[in-house]
Amino acid sequence: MAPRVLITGITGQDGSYLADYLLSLGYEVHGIARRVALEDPERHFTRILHLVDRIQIHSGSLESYPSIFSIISRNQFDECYHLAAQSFVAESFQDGFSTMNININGTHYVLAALKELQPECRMYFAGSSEMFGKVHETPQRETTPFHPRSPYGISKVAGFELTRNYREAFGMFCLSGILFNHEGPRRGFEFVTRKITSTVARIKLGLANELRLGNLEAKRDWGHAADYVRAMHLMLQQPEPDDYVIATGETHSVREFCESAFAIAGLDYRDHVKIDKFFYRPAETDLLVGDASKARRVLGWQPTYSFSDLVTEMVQSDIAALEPNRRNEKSERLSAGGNNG
Ligand code: NAP
Ligand code: F7E
Repeated sequence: MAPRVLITGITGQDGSYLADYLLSLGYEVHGIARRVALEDPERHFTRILHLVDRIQIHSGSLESYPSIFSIISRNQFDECYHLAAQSFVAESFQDGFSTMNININGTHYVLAALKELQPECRMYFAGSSEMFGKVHETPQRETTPFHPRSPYGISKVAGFELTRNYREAFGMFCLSGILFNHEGPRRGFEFVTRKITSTVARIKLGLANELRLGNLEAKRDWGHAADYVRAMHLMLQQPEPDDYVIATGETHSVREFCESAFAIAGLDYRDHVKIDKFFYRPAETDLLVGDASKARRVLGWQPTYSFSDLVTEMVQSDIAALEPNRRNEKSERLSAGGNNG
């Protein structure tokens, strides 16, 4: 019988890549989505529209223990990937309360429901490099102390500790991946990589001229989400539960990302990027770079995308997505008698 998996956050970037990957391995895939998303799938299921016929979606919210309990009580799962979260760091400074509520209580609900109903189900928690925050050493590894710099980072430390506590106290097979930034064409538009590549596409096609950004000197270890979901799966296939850092080991500044993305489109970022203090954060994580040697050694995991592959794929995908709009606009202008190219 095919193993059955539950993915919270299946409508998000990682949830969608993970669903693709687990289906390719023969899993029966179930996901949790919010009711509002189920009401308007064309709008909220953009990342999973291509596979909705092959997965089962359950309505639920991380803000409701009964909804999580009810989904887990109706199906026996072999693995659970808990990816749902308020994942935007900047938003967590605006509303730390809802970030804490969703990310900490939501994780506790999933763990508690599994313990009550299916303690044998293996569970993955989506930890983050934001837990290292004001870094105590470079590169960061599993033993590096946490020093979060945002309500989001704090909520992820709490989720990590809850997961570890359920493992130690109740003997459950639950673990955390400490994943560094991972991106791709399905990344949300508010994150800096997609903000850059989507605006590069608009500038390239003459639909915009300017890109407003915050701290260009912040450095991140950027990988590709498709590589990182393979690591999540590998973690749950090990004989013993343990926590792993997943990273490329390479770091680049936001400025370098801009330079590269604009150059791919034949543009110079200096002609378009403007600094806007609005996008600076009250506390920043200036330099993140991970040491994934444990994952390489134990899981046999390694990334397949280089930084340049990642930026190229994102820019090309955003340009390709806009081109039909541009053609339509042009033909509308022509049929209206316009002749502005
Ligand atoms: P994402 O694209 O923002 O997806 C987040 C998912 O969580 C969405 O499906 C969202 O549903 C769901 N969600 C949010 N609030 C919810 C609620 N109250 N109830 C139910 N579902 C809710 O994030 P991602 O990039 O895929 O990241 C996946 C996980 O990994 C997150 O926990 C994130 O914090 C963590 N992480 C990400 C990275 C990264 O670089 N991507 C790195 C380290 C850790 P809607 O579609 O309805 O909003
Ligand atoms: O910011 C700087 C910003 O929002 C990256 C999430 O997936 O990864 C992600 O969190 C850097 C920061 O991602 C803008 O100050 C400059 O230094 O793309 P981001 P993040 O905060 O690193 C971690 C690992 C997660 O766990 C999170 O869930 O870019 N930056 N100018 C900007 N950032 C944004 N968003 N917008 C700007 O205009």
